[in-house]
Amino acid sequence: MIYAVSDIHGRWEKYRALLERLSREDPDYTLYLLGDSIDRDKGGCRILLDAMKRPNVISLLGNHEFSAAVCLPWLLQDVTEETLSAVDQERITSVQEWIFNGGASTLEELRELNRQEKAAILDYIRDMDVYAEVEAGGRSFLLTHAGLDHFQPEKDLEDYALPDFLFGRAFAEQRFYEGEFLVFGHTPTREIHRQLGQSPVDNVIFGENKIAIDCACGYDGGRLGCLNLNTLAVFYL
Ligand SMILES: [Mn+2]
Repeated sequence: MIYAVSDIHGRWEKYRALLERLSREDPDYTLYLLGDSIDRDKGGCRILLDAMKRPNVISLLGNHEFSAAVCLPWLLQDVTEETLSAVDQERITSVQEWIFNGGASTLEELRELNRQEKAAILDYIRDMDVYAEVEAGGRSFLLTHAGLDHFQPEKDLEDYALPDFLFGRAFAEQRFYEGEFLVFGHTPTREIHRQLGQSPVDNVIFGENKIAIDCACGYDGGRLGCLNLNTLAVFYL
């Protein structure tokens, strides 16, 4: 069966526990990671290095991987006169923003890796798709990191801008085709509950045709929610 989780944010032990549970209960599983596997906690690189070796684990791009893709080509270069003279304020700002958003742990982890591993992580991130269309259990799903901003029924998915998949925030404004399901993370569901005037709980939220699955794994007291796309059942770690 096909499963989706998002926003693991470096929690290696949760990722391992998830894979162990899936391989025990459903050895033929396919798992989508809907972005933000890195940053905040310190196991993000380890997660990506593991996921890239598994053909049944598919990583989509999150805004944190996007920040890494912007910063790493520059940060991973050797320091030479030429590379130093190319330092500009724009690059410094993008690195500062990444660190401010939790990238420090990923940079720390990268320092422990060899050149091949660093290059493999950057290549893996550059290859990540921003969305996946999936059929399961007789339903159609669009999986993205943050939903889909600026939805227009007549527009092809390839014609949306990258930020439309990576930065959306307001759950109430997320729209998609009738009878199909938009599945996304990015905003912890405790925050969506607050937006909706409800008490904050770390559970998967089912809207009419949208499902929010970031159960705050990257935050204190949060958990990882795993959605089974075939049955719409959820379990938590
Ligand atoms: Mn995010």
